[in-house]
Amino acid sequence: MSRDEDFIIASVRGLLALDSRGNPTVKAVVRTKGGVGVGIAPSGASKSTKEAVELRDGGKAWGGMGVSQALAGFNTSVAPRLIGLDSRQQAFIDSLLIELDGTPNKSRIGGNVTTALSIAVAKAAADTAGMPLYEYLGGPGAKVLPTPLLNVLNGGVHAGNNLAFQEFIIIPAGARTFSDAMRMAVEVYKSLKSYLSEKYGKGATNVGDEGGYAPPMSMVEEALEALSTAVKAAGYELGKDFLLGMDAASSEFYNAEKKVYVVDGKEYDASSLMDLYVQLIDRYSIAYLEDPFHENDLNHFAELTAKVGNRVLVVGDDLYSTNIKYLAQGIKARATNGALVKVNQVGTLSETLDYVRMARSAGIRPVVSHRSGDSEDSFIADLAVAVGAGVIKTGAPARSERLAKYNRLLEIEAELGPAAIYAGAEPFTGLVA
Ligand code: 2PG
Ligand code: MG
Repeated sequence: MSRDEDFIIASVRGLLALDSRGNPTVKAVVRTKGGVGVGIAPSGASKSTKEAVELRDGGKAWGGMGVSQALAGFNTSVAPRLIGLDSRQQAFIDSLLIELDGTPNKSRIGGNVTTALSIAVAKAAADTAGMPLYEYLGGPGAKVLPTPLLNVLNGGVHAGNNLAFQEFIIIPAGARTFSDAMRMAVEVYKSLKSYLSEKYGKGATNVGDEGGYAPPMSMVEEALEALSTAVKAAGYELGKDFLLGMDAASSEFYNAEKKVYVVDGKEYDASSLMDLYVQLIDRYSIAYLEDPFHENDLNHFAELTAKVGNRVLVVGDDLYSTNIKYLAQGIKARATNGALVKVNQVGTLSETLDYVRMARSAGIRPVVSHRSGDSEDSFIADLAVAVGAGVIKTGAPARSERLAKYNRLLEIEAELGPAAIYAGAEPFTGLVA
């Protein structure tokens, strides 16, 4: 049994780590008297303008991506303030970080510092309590394994091809268990590899930032055709065993001056892009669509949700940036029925949990997500189970920074044993517009 004093924070250190793109990032190590927690901040490529700011050194070293100033601030000004506090007081510690920072977007301390630290505090407390992290954060009822969204074809700013949309996703919704879902997904991932190397040559099976293949395609339908062929070739039925999804990440191909989106070499205004989405949704059993319009276009999100929200999870990522301020606007506008959850977009775990709570109470499905620049930190796997999200997005079944999350979920499933519930198709059925 741990005693209260075991939870007291005894030391806090910020260290340099490298993310999956080789960029420096912040690693926090928090030690209590009775345990330890390590958190590593991830980093996005298709970032919104509403996100917590990552402190970067600029200059020549590391191509400007260094974090030595962030780490200096961490170790000299922030760390000493946490010594002696009770690591279970997550909300208090996070509010202290927010207060010490004093800016609306964590630009003084750095969102990379606050994210790593906030995660490390939660892990230290769980470790001290001798509890699995998902149980510490979610209580004894935390037993739902999320349905994975596997981004098996990469485009946009995550790949060196000409696909406008960033992510083409397979969803093993028809599996019975999480481990079954992973087996089915890997089978499709392999059958996709054969299909691509036959059709486009071996070079087409090189992978992008999130482990999905990055073939030299330029048409959205080509990618969806490849996915549906791979599902069938692996012996599965599209619409039953597997659903498909996309993250358009459309802010990246939006031309604000001309108010058009450039897709497949053509210009689309918002309403013709909407027509394209509706066509694709019906043709390819698409049940998940993230950031279909640019990050400030609540109205077109709302129009699309009204049209297809009964059969598609329409999700705001850049739109909300894990921030209750923007989510509240989205709820008012009935913009989406799903909300992406990324701790580093807002910078602390407590603010992330507030956001999940707000989404829930408005009937909006939280979808826990990795970043394209990520690490061996598997925190989001536990977070997804803790909040009962029912859906996690964490890349293809390739590259260890992606597998760290899937492997942790496999471990959680085994630990829960017969109590584990796989979310399966549930997050995609019974949707209301
Ligand atoms: C996204 C993410 C993760 P990034 O847009 O959803 O897939 O990408 O981390 O580059 O913002
Ligand atoms: Mg996104």
